[in-house]
Amino acid sequence: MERTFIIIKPDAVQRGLVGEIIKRFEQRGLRIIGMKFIHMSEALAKKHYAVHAERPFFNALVSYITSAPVVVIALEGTNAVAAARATIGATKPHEAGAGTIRGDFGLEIGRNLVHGSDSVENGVLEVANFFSEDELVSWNRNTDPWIFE
Ligand code: DAT
Ligand code: MG
Repeated sequence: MERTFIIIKPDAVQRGLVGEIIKRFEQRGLRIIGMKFIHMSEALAKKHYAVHAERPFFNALVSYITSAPVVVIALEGTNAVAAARATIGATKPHEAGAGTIRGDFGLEIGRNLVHGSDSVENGVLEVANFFSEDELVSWNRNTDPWIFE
């Protein structure tokens, strides 16, 4: 089963959108296998965003993501990575489609509410960066046969 890693970023937490955002992944059919409320350390933020280390916005990105608490979530499902990215919407919220999280709640790239892994490999790596194996729950929902064929 594919895994993807989600961050409900500081702006979304401050704006009281945690429930609204979790709801959208749940109703999509993705299965929650891990969830924590944390204040991310600078070291973990730099590791998570290491691919952007040379970009001009890197310092702003790290200070934003570490500025206040976030919710980190591990999700599982068929096509979990692509499905979560579609539910999140385009990186620039003003270009994100209506009906996506960013399209419905955001305006600016530096306040884009949610992170979702961009590949199957990164889904596995990012979940492992934020969760130990014993923080992940292996379970089946009674509804799984109605969501996964
Ligand atoms: P995404 O979060 O859609 O996967 P990304 O991985 O390209 O986007 O970038 C990670 C985050 O970095 C993104 O959510 C917001 C920020 N970011 C990306 N490009 C940026 C830019 N040109 N200016 C400012 N922030 C940017
Ligand atoms: Mg990305």
